[in-house]
Amino acid sequence: MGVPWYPGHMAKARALVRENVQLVDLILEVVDARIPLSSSNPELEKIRGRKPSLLVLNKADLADPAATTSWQEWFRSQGREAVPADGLTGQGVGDVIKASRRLVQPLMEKLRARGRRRRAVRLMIVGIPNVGKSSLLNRLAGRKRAATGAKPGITRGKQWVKVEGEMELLDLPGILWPRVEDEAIGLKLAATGALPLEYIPVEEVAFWLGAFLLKTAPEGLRSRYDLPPAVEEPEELMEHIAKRRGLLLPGGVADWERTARLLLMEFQRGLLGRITLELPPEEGDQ
Ligand SMILES: Nc1nc2c(ncn2[C@@H]2O[C@H](COP(=O)(O)OP(=O)(O)O)[C@@H](O)[C@H]2O)c(=O)[nH]1
Ligand SMILES: [Mg+2]
Repeated sequence: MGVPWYPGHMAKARALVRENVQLVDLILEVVDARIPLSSSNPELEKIRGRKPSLLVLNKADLADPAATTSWQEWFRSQGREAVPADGLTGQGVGDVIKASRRLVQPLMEKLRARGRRRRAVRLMIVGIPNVGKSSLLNRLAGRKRAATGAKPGITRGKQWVKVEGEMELLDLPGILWPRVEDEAIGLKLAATGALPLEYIPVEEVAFWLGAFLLKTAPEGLRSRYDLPPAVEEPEELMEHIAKRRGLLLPGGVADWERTARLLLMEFQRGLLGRITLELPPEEGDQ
């Protein structure tokens, strides 16, 4: 799938992230809990080098809690710590703060042993578009944010906001472009809203999502759309939704495009249940 990611923007964004990474003690890598691998950017691992990082499984309110636990365990088996969070309500943000402090502890002790003056721990948020970086930033910074950032012209250079527990957060999240390495990743990114629909036809995304839901999480579909048990194929599902919601073209045929948009929107709002679109690789998979 050819996705024109404006190479110029991408290079600039990457350079900015690389520059800012130098300034912090810990990186908060925000991913979508429904697609933790597909919404991560493999390049970040190279950019951050050995800098400690905490994975934030954001939008955990929309993900299947059992799957989120499996992901946490899987990431731990890979030597990475992951914490679920909800950037909208702030649920889990306390855990993000606690885990961050724990992860930077060794570094801070080393600095102290070398006789350095005590200073605030510095953090930055990084992630692909639409995973909830700004929401999380606002939640972490709380009310203090407006006060710190409101001096245009006076404060030059980087803006930092204070976070509970002697930490400072870079006021601008680092943005990395998603890596659409194959079609499955593109479909998942589009289904969750991380990839604008202009890149993949909306009907294709909805068909894929419909097939996935019919197979792995049909209860939400059945109750929301009164779906008869006989419906097992995405085409029938779309026809059924179109009829129920009156999304018809002249002549009474289903309007695929509007139906596809409706299905995606209702999924993205969590109206079809808490659903995770990918599970950790099985042992032995590669
Ligand atoms: N349900 C839910 N929605 C969220 C969460 N975090 C962010 N959002 C929504 O996701 C969209 C993108 O969030 P935003 O913070 O702008 O993402 P950014 O592009 O990474 O900065 C917005 O509509 C948010 O309201 C979350 O944890 N749960
Ligand atoms: Mg943002």
